[in-house]
Amino acid sequence: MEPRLLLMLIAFVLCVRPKEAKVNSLAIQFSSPGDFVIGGLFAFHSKVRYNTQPQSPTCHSFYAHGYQRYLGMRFAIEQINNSTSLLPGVKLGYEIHNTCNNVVVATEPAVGFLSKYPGDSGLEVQCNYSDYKPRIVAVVGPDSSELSVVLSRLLNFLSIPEISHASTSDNLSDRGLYPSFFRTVPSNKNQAEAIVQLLRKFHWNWVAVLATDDEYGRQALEIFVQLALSKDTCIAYEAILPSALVKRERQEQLTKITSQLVASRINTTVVFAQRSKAEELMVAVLEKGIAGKVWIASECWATSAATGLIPNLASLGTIIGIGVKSGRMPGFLEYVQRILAGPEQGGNSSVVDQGHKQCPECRGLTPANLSDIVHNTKFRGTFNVYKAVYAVAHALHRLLQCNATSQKCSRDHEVYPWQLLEEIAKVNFTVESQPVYFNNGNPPTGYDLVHWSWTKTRNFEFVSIGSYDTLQHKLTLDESKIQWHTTDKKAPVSRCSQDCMPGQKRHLRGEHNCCYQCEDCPSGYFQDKNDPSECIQCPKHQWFLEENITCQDRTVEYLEVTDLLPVIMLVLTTLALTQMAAIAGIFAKYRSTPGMRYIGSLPTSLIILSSTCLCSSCCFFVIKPSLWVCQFRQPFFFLSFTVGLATLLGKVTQSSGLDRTLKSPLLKRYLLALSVLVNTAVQSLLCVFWYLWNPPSLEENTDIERSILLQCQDVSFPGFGLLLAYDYCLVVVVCLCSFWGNGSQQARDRASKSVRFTTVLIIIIWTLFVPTYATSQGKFVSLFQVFAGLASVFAIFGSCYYQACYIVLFAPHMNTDSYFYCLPQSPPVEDESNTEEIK
Ligand SMILES: *[C@@H]1O[C@H](CO)[C@@H](O)[C@H](O)[C@H]1NC(C)=O
Ligand SMILES: *[C@@H]1O[C@H](CO)[C@@H](O)[C@H](O)[C@H]1NC(C)=O
Ligand SMILES: *[C@@H]1O[C@H](CO)[C@@H](O)[C@H](O)[C@H]1NC(C)=O
Ligand SMILES: *[C@@H]1O[C@H](CO)[C@@H](O)[C@H](O)[C@H]1NC(C)=O
Ligand SMILES: *[C@@H]1O[C@H](CO)[C@@H](O)[C@H](O)[C@H]1NC(C)=O
Ligand SMILES: *[C@@H]1O[C@H](CO)[C@@H](O)[C@H](O)[C@H]1NC(C)=O
Ligand SMILES: *[C@@H]1O[C@H](CO)[C@@H](O)[C@H](O)[C@H]1NC(C)=O
Ligand SMILES: *[C@@H]1O[C@H](CO)[C@@H](O)[C@H](O)[C@H]1NC(C)=O
Ligand SMILES: *[C@@H]1O[C@H](CO)[C@@H](O)[C@H](O)[C@H]1NC(C)=O
Ligand SMILES: CC(=O)N[C@H]1CO[C@H](CO)[C@@H](O)[C@@H]1O
Repeated sequence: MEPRLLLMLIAFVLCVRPKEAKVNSLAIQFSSPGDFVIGGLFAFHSKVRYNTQPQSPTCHSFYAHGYQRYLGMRFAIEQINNSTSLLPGVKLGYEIHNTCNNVVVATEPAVGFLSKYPGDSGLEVQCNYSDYKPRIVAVVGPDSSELSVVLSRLLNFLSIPEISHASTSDNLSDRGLYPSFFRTVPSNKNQAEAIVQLLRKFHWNWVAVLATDDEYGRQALEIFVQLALSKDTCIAYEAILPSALVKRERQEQLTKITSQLVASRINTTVVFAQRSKAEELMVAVLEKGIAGKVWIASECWATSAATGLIPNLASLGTIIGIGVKSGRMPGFLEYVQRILAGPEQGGNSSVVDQGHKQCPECRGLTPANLSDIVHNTKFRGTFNVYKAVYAVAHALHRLLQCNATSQKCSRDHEVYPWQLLEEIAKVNFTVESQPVYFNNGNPPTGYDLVHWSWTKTRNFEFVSIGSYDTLQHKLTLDESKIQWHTTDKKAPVSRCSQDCMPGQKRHLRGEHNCCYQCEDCPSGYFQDKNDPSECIQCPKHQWFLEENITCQDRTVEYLEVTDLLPVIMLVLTTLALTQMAAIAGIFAKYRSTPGMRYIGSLPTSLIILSSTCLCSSCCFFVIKPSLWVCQFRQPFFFLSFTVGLATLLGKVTQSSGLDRTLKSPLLKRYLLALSVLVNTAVQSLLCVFWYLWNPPSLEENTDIERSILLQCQDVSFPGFGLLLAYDYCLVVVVCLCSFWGNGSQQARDRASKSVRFTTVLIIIIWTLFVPTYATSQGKFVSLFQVFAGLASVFAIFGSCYYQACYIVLFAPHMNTDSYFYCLPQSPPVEDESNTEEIK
């Protein structure tokens, strides 16, 4: 569909135009014949005046840069023609038109490019254009993006390659929309990146942006603002420079903008503007008396000599331009001087005669009129034209299979634009040490950072202070070359707020994230640079120390043997163990005396064994906790305790006479062993249940500052609770049993009394323990359990053994059967037999 529509448009443009209009055509034609003709579109005028009648607008306002670029193209073509290595024996021609920087004016020559012969403006209607050969092979230009967008679609109809030297719009990077478009100038996106990096280099994040009211300015502004915001640079002021046609109106609006700039106290301003607009702006700024600021000049006016020549501009501050990287063009100045002095300028050359008729200003020019040539050692726009012509030449060279050594080109086949298009996409060469190739139509060209330097001897000059590499996205800058036009000769500050100290976060004021107050991070939090407005919690194992930017490892703490409470605990444990050893010794020695027989060897062995285990388990509460320790110590503790209590239970059933109710003699005889086995088994089952349900684990408690507290997380319901409750019930049962005896027998009474006393003590101890343990916190809490366990051990020994041992050792006269059993004739059989069994 689209090609057909386009054809209709072309036919319309060509046919509707009346014959006289062609004669009066505003487009200047500088042309030279050749084997291959390259089209050129340059703006010799910068403005148009629209007519009321339907005809092409009239151009006015001579634009010297366009003329200079035209000269650049001629220079390149002549060099190539003279060259023996590039396109030997092939003569290039050119056909150059004036675009007046206007789409309507530029469409006319562009459509003409599609026709086969000069002067013939028709395009044959064909079904298949692959072997159609228009009169030009490629087009260099136009400069404005607006024109490129329109013309490149038109030229794409015949796949005529178009290489622009100044169209920077990012839209043109779209290969799908503009497949035949190439450029030798980097796109606006690269420029925005370079400027943002420059701003960041000097920590300027509070800046103003001004842009001209055209496609270039608006797009550059949009891309720059987007990028700047994403890089934490705030646009404090943003304005579009006036485009009103009347000068007075423009100046009024400019005054308004400059007043706002003064009021905003912003020290850095980025200006995306065409040369003429930039010049106007600078004049207005000078009038306002703004000084000591930094101005960043976009690629358009980065090296505008006309602006630099404004008197007194130096007082304005520092100007840094982002100029497209360029190379020297040796011989160009001489070439221009020769051309300007030559016969063509007199208007006698038939070739250019018509051109001068259309452009009266082009006649009688001097090098001084082309100020950029005088003041620049590098020609940026012109060099881009130069590169574009060379790109076409290199592509042709490859297409024609030229051989530099044999000085021949095989010219046996026709050259169609679409073939050249394919070759241009593949060229890769260097001109004046600048690489030329196209990556999706875009060049690898970077930028020069240019400092506007006013010296006493010369009026001013552009000093290169660094560069930006678009491929690496890297800015290099030599700050020492910059002379800051500020009071302290240092780079000015342009920030809303100063940087926060490490460990502080930003508390934003207002909508800009460059304006903030600094706040300290709370303890346990730190600030990394990724998100300055948030404090980040340190990892679990770390802690934030003030004035340190990063979190530090926490110290590991746990209950240590050297603390006071563990020391007391260890002393008590030692005491308990010593007393048990003593009792075991006494028992071994006086085993056969009534006193010892009375307490029995099996219960004593079991009690001593269980107490020893209990005391040993206490040691696991004061060593460095590990998962293994945590899982081991609780069952060990509770099982030991259960064995002791079960022994008491067995003992008390015997001494209180409860066993008499049992029928089976076997059961009676092994009652004690049975009690121990059954209770231990039940407690073990509970343990297994606990471990299956929710086993104790190692806890790294970070609730406290600066350290990690290692503790066992073993107070888990129902596991711990069940074990504790079972032992508690066991004590209560023992206590109840001890009340059973009928009291008639003194011996039983005595034994029951001591057990009763023991159990009551144990009940009190553990009753106190539960609420204390449940409500306390800290690393010493686990010791409560140990103390309760030790107290229980002391209670058992104190009430059951001390008296007997005392009698055995110090009151042997009382160590008789009559004292212990009250009835000398009937010592309990069971105890005896138990004792025998142990042996
Ligand atoms: C091309 O060659 C001619 C004759 O040798 C010379 O006068 C002219 O300056 C050359 N042109 C360029 C651009 O080198
Ligand atoms: C157009 O013509 C060329 C050569 O004449 C041929 O190779 C190509 O297939 C044709 N294309 C179409 C769509 O007819
Ligand atoms: C570029 O693209 C944007 C959005 O897609 C559009 O608004 C703008 O007009 C385009 N510019 C040109 C020159 O086509
Ligand atoms: C231009 O040509 C005219 C006559 O055709 C002649 O008088 C004049 O001297 C020529 N000027 C130059 C600079 O050659
Ligand atoms: C060129 O410069 C001369 C004198 O310097 C001046 O008279 C003339 O108007 C200028 N031409 C253009 C087109 O600016
Ligand atoms: C160029 O021509 C020379 C001499 O005729 C020949 O030796 C050489 O191979 C050719 N080079 C190419 C790339 O064709
Ligand atoms: C261009 O050529 C140079 C060396 O001749 C090579 O290093 C570079 O990769 C080439 N670039 C492209 C895009 O092909
Ligand atoms: C601009 O510079 C002046 C003088 O150096 C300074 O007082 C002011 O704070 C700066 N403004 C900004 C926004 O940084
Ligand atoms: C920061 O932490 C390091 C390592 O822990 C320590 O040596 C240094 O003294 C700390 N600095 C301050 C200011 O606290
Ligand atoms: C446009 C141009 O300069 N053409 C020249 C190319 O070179 C040949 C021979 O060197 C000249 O005859 C052309 O005038």
